[in-house]
Amino acid sequence: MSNDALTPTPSDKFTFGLWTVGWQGRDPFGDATRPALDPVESVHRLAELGAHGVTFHDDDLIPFGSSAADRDAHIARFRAALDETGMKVPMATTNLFTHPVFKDGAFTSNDRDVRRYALRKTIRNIDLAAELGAEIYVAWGGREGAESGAAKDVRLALDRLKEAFDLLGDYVIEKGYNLRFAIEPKPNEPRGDILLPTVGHALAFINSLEHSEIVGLNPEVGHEQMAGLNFVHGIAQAMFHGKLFHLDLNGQKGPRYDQDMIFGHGDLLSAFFLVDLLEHGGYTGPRHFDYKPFRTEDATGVWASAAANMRSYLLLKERAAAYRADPEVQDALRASRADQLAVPTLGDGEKITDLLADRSAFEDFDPDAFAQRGYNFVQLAQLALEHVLGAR
Ligand code: GLT
Ligand code: MN
Ligand code: MN
Repeated sequence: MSNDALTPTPSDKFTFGLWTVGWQGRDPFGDATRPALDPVESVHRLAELGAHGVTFHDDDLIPFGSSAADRDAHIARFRAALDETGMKVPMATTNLFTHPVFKDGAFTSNDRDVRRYALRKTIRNIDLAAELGAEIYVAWGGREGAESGAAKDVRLALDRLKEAFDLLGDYVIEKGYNLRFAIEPKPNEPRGDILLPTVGHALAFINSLEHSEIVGLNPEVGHEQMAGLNFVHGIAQAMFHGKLFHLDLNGQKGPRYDQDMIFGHGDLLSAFFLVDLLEHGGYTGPRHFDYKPFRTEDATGVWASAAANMRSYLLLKERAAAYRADPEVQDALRASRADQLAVPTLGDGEKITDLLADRSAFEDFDPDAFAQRGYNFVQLAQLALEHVLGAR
């Protein structure tokens, strides 16, 4: 493994939310363990570590309630840092969850005035995102949900959510912005139950939108795993539908609170198959980390954790390439008939009538004989594990 391959460079397209390295360690049980971080410092430190860019919520950059003059000053400092470092802003998003005004949600609050305010707050930041060159606008609806079945008419809430995305879609199209939306599903936390809890729910919802072509997904590793789901399968299905617009990489240990650990520090084999899918499946977007440096860490630990995310990804990328190139893996894949899956079930030009006339497909087919054949998946799984462990 060459050192070069493990040194992040902007061409790797690694990006970080300002809120990740900037997380001060506040949790439901304890206060901040670290001082606030200046976004300008984050841009510089991440650039030095080899990142391609940063992403932000409006409130990460411009403290909530800032005057217009202060807002301009924050943006100007940030722009200067981007210019100095060459860092990009491929994605931005809105904070529609911290201020208590959003305690019953933003686009789906029962209170109509709150919904109108949420739209205005979002549109204001969409303008900034477009100015800074972002091409993806993430929508994580963490407060869109309920604790009690009595509190929310979910069908009406989904009507309001559709209304919001239809309006925002109209807006970016009218403005001519090169911006697409990416919905980020999550099953729960901070709400007891969040709307659009999984990749599957969100995909179905997108189909109902007026501008569905500019709305896709921003799936997060930990969020699908909180729901006990297979993240790699979710990503593969998002790709199948052409909806993998962006993604949030991190680590999670199964169904429990949202851990947001360093990428690879949760389910390592799943992380390996994810990197293999992204690298060999044609995903060209940012490799965006949405994690939280452990609350136990000081500033040194924060920057070490940022570097660790990128190194984990590059190590897994190298391991996935070695796995693919291994002749024994290639033989094992053939023995597993993995290559057959790419072959359509009917032949070129073959019709359903031909299938019905094909005696070998049914009358002469021997299900018992085929049932006896193993698929060799154990060997394949062990080869993958050995590559992950560096044993091959
Ligand atoms: C928040 C959440 C993340 C989302 C961010 C985008 S904010 O930290 O936990 O999963 O991606 O709004
Ligand atoms: Mn998370
Ligand atoms: Mn996220």
